[in-house]
Parts: sequence; C-alpha cells; structure tokens
Amino acid sequence: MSTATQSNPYQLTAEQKRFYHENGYLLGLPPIYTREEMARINAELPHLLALLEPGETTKDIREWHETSTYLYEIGMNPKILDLVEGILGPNFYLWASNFFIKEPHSMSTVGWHQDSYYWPMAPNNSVTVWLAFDDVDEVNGGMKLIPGSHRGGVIKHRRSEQTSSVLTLELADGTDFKADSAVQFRLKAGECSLHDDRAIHGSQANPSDRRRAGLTLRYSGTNVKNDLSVNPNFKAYMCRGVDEFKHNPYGTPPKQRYGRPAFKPVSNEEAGKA
Ligand SMILES: O=C(O)CCC(=O)C(=O)O
Repeated sequence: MSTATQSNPYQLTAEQKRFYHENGYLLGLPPIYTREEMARINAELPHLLALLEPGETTKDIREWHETSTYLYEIGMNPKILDLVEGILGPNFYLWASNFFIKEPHSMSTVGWHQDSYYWPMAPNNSVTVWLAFDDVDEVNGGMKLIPGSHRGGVIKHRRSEQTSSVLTLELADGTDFKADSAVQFRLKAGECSLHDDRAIHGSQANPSDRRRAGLTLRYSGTNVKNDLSVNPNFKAYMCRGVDEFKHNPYGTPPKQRYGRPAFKPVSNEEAGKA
C-alpha cells in the first residue's frame, strides 16, 4: 500500500481505500506529527488533566475539542482530514474526541465492541482516527481489530463481566467472532490508524513500564444524523465540503487553549443500546 507515487501522501490511494472498505481499518499511514511535534503535544496534556474534577479520570475527557483549541486543532489537522476525506468523501464533520490512556502496569482493558452499538447515529458512515500519543504495540495494550467484521452488521452487545473493562457492553469471543483472527495495531507516537464504526475491536491491559495513550477523533459523513433525544449535547463541526443534509446542530469553535464543556457528555453506557 505505497503512497510513494502520490504528491500528497495523506491522499489515500485506490488500493488503500479498497483495503479499508474490505477490512474495516487502515494502518501504515504517514505520520501526522513528527516525534518533536508529538513531544510538544504531550507536554501540553497536563494542562488538560488539571481540569479533571475529583473522581474523574482521563476517560472523562470527552468532547473537550469543543472547548480546547489544543484538541480542536488536532481534530482539524489537514493531514488527518485528507485521510478521512479518502474514506468519507468530500462532506464530513467532527463530533467526538476522547482519550484512551493506560498508565504503566494498568489492568484496564477495552472489551470487544463495535462503536456504532454505542452511538445513537444513523446511517453507519463514521470513521475513527486513533492518534498515538505514545509508541503503542502488543506489549503496552495496543488496540486489536477483527478484519472484515464491519461487514457482518451490528451485533447485540452483552453486559461486560470484566471489571477491568472501561466499557460496560461487549461482544463474546467465540460466539460472535474469533478473537485469534484479530490484527494487532502497532503505531509510533504521532502516527494514526483509521477504523470503521462497525469494526469489532478492543485492547488488553498494559503490564509494561510504558504508558499507552491515544486520542480518538470521530468523523461522520453529513448524511449521518445523531438522535438528539439520546445525545442532546451533540455538536457537529464541519471539516470539509458542504452540509447538504443539515441533520445536526453545529458547534462553535473554541477560543481558549484548554477548557471543559459546561455539560456532562452522555456516557457510552447511557448512549448504548443494551
Ligand atoms: O484505545 C483502545 O484500546 C480502544 C479504542 C476504542 O475502542 C475506539 O477507538 O473506539
């Protein structure tokens, strides 16, 4: 999947698009940020963490791109938008961001799931950019994904029995799919992966000495409508093109470097269908 012949390496080739639609994910993309740039981005992260309230964790940093130019600028990075445009086409918006951070020796896992099961949105035309803040691999609990699973439809999730899981709903290995067919994602800090909202994915604990942090950015085609009765705070931020559908309310870009939304975002569990 070489991009060598392309003048813009973030413009997906026909082969990369074919691979994504066949498998539900894409790796091997050119870095979004250099190591130096990523070090600067990481150095700013404590300013955001300082805004967490007692009892909250990094899991609670959801949709803070709406109030922090720090995250909004990442979400609107033209390199990322070029990649997303290759999947969603010319008209799409950003609507969610959240961190998945596993500190060294964290037992925290992410159970097997399909994002679309959690989201009150239709139709399925969303892509997640998982931007690595650290080098991420099988040793520190990098994400795994079942290739082609997005083509099997959205499967009913069960309540998770794993107390270590950061999600409360999950799919059972062996009945709905075979976990041993999963692809291990490996990314260097500043690189990203793409995945389809129906692809089955999850991640293991981080027994290593290294942190494993990633920022997810969720983009949808303008044809995708959020159900405001379930997620009333939903805001679309147009990234590219025109909104021919006008299904969703727009957000206002942030002005301050770091801030948290006044509302409490609907949690995955509240939005989930189980
Ligand atoms: O970071 C992880 O381990 C899981 C991320 C995830 O579930 C997602 O991006 O939807």
